[in-house]
Amino acid sequence: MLRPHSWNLFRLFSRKVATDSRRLGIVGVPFEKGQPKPGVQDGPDHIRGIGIIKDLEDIGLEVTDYGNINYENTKTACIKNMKNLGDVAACTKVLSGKVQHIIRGGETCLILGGDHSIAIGSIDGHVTSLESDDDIAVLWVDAHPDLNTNASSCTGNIHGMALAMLCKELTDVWPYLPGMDWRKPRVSMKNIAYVGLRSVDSYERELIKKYGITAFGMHDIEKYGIFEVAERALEAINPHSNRSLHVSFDIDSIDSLEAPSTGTPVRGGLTLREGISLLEIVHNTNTLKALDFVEVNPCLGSTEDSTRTLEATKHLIKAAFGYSR
Ligand SMILES: [Mn+2]
Repeated sequence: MLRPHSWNLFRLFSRKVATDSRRLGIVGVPFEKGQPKPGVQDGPDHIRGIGIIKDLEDIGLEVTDYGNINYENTKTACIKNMKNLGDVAACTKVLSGKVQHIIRGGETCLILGGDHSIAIGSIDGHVTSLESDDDIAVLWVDAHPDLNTNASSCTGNIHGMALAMLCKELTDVWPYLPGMDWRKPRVSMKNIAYVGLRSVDSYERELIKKYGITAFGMHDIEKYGIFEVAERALEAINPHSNRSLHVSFDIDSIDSLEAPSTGTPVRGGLTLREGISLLEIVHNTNTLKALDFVEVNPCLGSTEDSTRTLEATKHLIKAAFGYSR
C-alpha cells in the first residue's frame, strides 16, 4: 500500500509534460556589472568550454546555442545606491527579448551567467511570453534572497536586488528607474520559493515574513532532507503543475567547498549531491521551462577551485535536463 508520503512522491513524478521539453535553446550573458568582482562575465564561455552542449545532446536534447548577449549601454541618469543601472537595464532588456524568442519558439531555455542581476531579464522574458503573469512559478536557489532595494542595500550591487525588481508586491518601493521603462514587475510573491538561504539581511527577512514567501533555509534541509524540501517548495508555487517553472540557480547555493569560484561564497551550503537531487526532482516535474545558471566566476581562486566549480556546474545543469545518475 502506498503511504501518504509515497503517494505525494508519485504525484510529483507523474506531472504532465507541459511543453516539448527536449528542445533546448542556450543563451550566454557575459555580464558582471551587477556586482564588483571581475571574471563572472567569463562564465558562459567557460561553461560551454567544459563540453556542456555535447553532454546535453548525449542525454537526448536537441540543442541550439544562440551565442552571447550583446548590448549597448544606454547612458541613463544615476539612481542613488544602484551601481551600473544603465548597463543592467540595457543588458536585461536584450536578454528579455531573447528569452521570449526562445520560449515562444517552443524551446526550453538555459541562460548562462553572468551575475544574478541577469535574472531581471530572463524572468521578465519568461513571464512575458506566457498568457498570464500568474502562469509562472519561480524557484530561487541561492544562499541570498536578492530582495534588497536601493534603499536597503549596503552595497548598491544590483545582483542583490534582482528578485525585488521582479516582484509585483514591491512595485511601489522603487523610485523611477531610468532605462527600465520596457518592463514592470510581474511576478507575484506567492509564486516564488527559495531553497538554500543562509545569508539573509534583516530587511529581506522582514519581507519574507511579511509576504509569507515560501523559503527553505539550511536548517529546513537539515531537518526534512532535500527531497521533502524540494517537493514542498514545488507544491507551494505550482500546486496544479500548470505553471511554467523558472529555476534561478545561483552557484553560491552550493557549499563553497564544492563550488569555491563565486563572488559571494558562504560556507555551510547545499552539498553537490543535494543540488543534483533538487534539480533531478525539478526535471521530473516536467514543468521546467527556463534555468538561469549564475555567479560562476572562473577567475576567482586557484585553477583547481575553478575546475571544481565548473565540474559542479556541469553535474547540476545535466541533472536539471534529465541526466540520470
Ligand atoms: Mn543570487
